[in-house]
Formats: sequence, C-alpha cells, structure tokens
Amino acid sequence: MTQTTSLGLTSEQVEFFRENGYVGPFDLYPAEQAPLLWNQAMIEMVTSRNKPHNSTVINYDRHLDCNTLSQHISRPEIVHKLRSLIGDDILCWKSNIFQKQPGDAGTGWHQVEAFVVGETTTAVTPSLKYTEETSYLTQELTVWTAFSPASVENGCLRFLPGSHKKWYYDESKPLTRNVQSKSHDFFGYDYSENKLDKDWDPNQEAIVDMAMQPGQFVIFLAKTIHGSRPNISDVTRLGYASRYVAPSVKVYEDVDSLSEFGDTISLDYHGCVLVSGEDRFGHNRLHQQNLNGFPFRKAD
Ligand SMILES: O=C(O)CCC(=O)C(=O)O
Repeated sequence: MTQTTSLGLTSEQVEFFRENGYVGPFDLYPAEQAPLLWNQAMIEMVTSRNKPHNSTVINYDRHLDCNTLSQHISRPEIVHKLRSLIGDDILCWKSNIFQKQPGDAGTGWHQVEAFVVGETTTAVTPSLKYTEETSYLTQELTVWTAFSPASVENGCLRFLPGSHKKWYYDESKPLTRNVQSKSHDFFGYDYSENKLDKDWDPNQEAIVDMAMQPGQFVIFLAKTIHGSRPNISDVTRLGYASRYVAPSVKVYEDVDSLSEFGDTISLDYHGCVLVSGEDRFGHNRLHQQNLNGFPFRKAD
C-alpha cells in the first residue's frame, strides 16, 4: 500500500462499512471553502468549450471537462479511504450532480449494483459488468460530497443500514418515466415499481439520516438502499457523486449511448480515470487527461 495510513479507514470503520454498507461522514474541504469551490466548478462548467455532451438534463461526468472536479475525484482524503475497501487499483467511471432546490421532493429509495436504470432502450444492458471475484470488500463504491449544507431540512441522504446484504429491488427491470409521479420520486421514474415484494417498505426506525456539513463526504455501496429527504427549507442542497470501480469491472460494454430523463447522449466521450494504482485488465478506455488537456493525477 502506498497510502498515508492516517487517511485510510480504521479497522473499526471498515467493520462498520461491512455491516452497514456505508461509512462517514468525513471531512474534505473546510465548510466555508466548499461552496466557493462549487462556484468555481460551475463557472468552469458553464464556460466549458469541451463539454462531454450537450445535454442540459443529463449532468453526468463533468469531472471530464471541469478541472476543479477533475482534481476532486482523486483527492487523497477520498482515495485512501476507498483503498481500504476496494483495494489499491481504482477507476472513477462516472459522476453526477445532485442539486435539490427548495421545495424539491426527496429521492425515492433505490438499490443498484450494475446501474441498469433509465429508459427502455438501454435498460436491459448493465452499465457495469463484474468479471472477477474479489478478495476485497467490494468492487464498486460511490462517494457523495456535500458542497452545501445537507441537513434533515434541506434533503440529506438517507440509508437503510445493512440492506446491501439482500436484494429488495430488481434493478434489471426497465422503469417507466412519469414526470408527474412525486410520491416515490426517482428523477421522474418510480423506482418502487421494481420492489421485489410490493408490500415491503423500509423500517422507519432503522433509517439513518446522513446530515453533512459543506465539504464532507460519505462512502457507500449503491446496493445499500438509499434515497434522500425532501428539501423543505429555503437552502439549495448540492451534492456531487463520484463513482468508482475496480479495473476488473467492464464499464459500458455494449452501451454506446444513454437515454435518461427524456434525453439521449452519446458515450463517445466516455473513459474512466485511474485515480489509484494500476489497471492490469485493460477492459476500459482510460483518459490520461481531461477534455481540456488537463492531466489527471493519481492520489499518492
Ligand atoms: O442526492 C440524492 O438525492 C440521491 C443520490 C443518489 O441516489 C446517489 O448518489 O446514488
């Protein structure tokens, strides 16, 4: 291991993750700096001449053209903790912006592993194909960083601890888009359609609200049932999810485009970013630099 051990997870934190499917929150940026960093990222996104795609509703992968986010994904405070769970070799394969305005609904409960979500044309094809068994705890992780306060009032993330041990949803079933449906809002879809047992609902007493300060992050398995609270405050909640896999995982094999939220983007731009270690598999296209020519750096 090349890591500075103080930035990695303690054995207690690893054990907590094994049992619960998430761990955190952890400090990354000072609370007063985080919104300023996001403002900088916004300026870069708005003025970018090298956008990965032209969609205004699909906000994926801006770490590929926004230098601030290109640096964010391999911050040692993040990567050293990921190494404790996934091993030394790590690719960042995707990122999403999760902005929740005052009055917006909560994100409905969901549970995924292969990221088969979206509209019918590509829905039967997983984004991720797992090709190997691993001796590590996982091959897939999400890091959700708060760039604003993320409180119980303005829509913090929520987890159902331990739910990664069992499937409660069938992620391989295509979802129907219904922009009117606000009861189980999953970005215009109703993810509860995919419950294996239609009568099952999360035990309210077991739910954990992940309130976070600006600049903090939490690590979780996408298979841990998660969602978020509605924003009943007058403060926008801003989260940025960066998603990681081990290099043995095949990303977007046989997927050339994504159709989601009523829009379609070509994945011609797509590549993974090696944020730690080596890629000994060569399954995935790697970007050495972002679309502006800014070099990606692995965490030390
Ligand atoms: O930010 C949210 O409301 C949902 C985030 C989420 O589902 C994810 O990061 O996978």
